[in-house]
Amino acid sequence: MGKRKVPSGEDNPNHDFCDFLTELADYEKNVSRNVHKYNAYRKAASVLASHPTRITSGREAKKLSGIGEKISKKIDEFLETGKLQKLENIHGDAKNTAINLLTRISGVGPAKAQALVSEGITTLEELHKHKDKLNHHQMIGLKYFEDFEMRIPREEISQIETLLRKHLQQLDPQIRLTICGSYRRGREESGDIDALVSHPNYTSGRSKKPDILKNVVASLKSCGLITETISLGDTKFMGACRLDGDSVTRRLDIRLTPFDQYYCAVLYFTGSDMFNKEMRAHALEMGFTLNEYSLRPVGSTGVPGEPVEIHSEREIFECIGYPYKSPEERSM
Ligand code: 8DG
Ligand code: CA
Ligand code: CA
Repeated sequence: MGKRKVPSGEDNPNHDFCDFLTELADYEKNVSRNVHKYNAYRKAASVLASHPTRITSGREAKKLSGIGEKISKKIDEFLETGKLQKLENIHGDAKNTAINLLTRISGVGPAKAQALVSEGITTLEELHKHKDKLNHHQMIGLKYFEDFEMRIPREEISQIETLLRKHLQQLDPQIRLTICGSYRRGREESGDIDALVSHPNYTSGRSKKPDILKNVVASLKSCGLITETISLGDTKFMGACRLDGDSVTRRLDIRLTPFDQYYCAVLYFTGSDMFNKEMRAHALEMGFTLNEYSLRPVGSTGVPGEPVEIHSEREIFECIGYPYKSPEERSM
């Protein structure tokens, strides 16, 4: 799972609220491991991030969906004192700080971070001395800690996309490629690169998985674009790439998706995950279940039926009566 962040640029009039809510969310995820509170804080941050005007009281905030009594009180406290006691306490606790640091390493989740801290490993320097405690993914995460934390400029992903297209075209002109994630939503910077590939010869009905992804990865390795492999299966590659002459190594994921599931996958991996949640909930209200694979009607018994045949991303919106949103409008 990616390290989730709510965007909160300086152009957002409520960015200071979003920042503290995101910090509280991270605390709930990494330290308390309370997924409900984590979701509540993220939802509130996301609502405030898209609110056009400055919120001036907890009471005003509470009128927004996703902001209840507790969060509105925190907004009041922040407005009155310029800080939050809860966050001050969290910052003052060395164990929390260490857990938060370690979970920033790609591949290190809250449980692993807590295990490391309880063994006395609280800094990256310490961790470098105890690499035996890390699996392959975590080792690469540590090796590229600084690189993976740097956002990727849109222009660089665009260059990588051009290269990917060129090599895929050489490999097999029928391969489809879409770079999804925040890049497809038009963001100026992204945390990683989410590539989706498909091929007409590979559909969900066929039991045998083709070697498409392995061939793709082999070709991108031999041309020097892919520099690290975290994991490689039949349908999912996780690793890293680097442009020639560029010193920063970037996280790259490539997923191979059956041709008949391509649009559901494109929709899902474009996100944002908040947008996906909303759209899935809407689908359910309309009697459909929507995921990264398919859109299926749900019968009165609650059992999903056969997947609806989909020929474009827009069709998914139409099927469930959800007003179409371009990728740029999905960054909630
Ligand atoms: P970023 O990389 O610029 O930080 O943003 P992103 O591209 O939106 O996030 P991501 O973590 O790379 O995830 C890509 C898409 O995958 C996301 O926009 C929607 C979908 N997705 C979910 N839930 C989850 C999840 O729990 N983990 C991950 N990694 N992706 C998810 O809907
Ligand atoms: Ca991404
Ligand atoms: Ca990703």
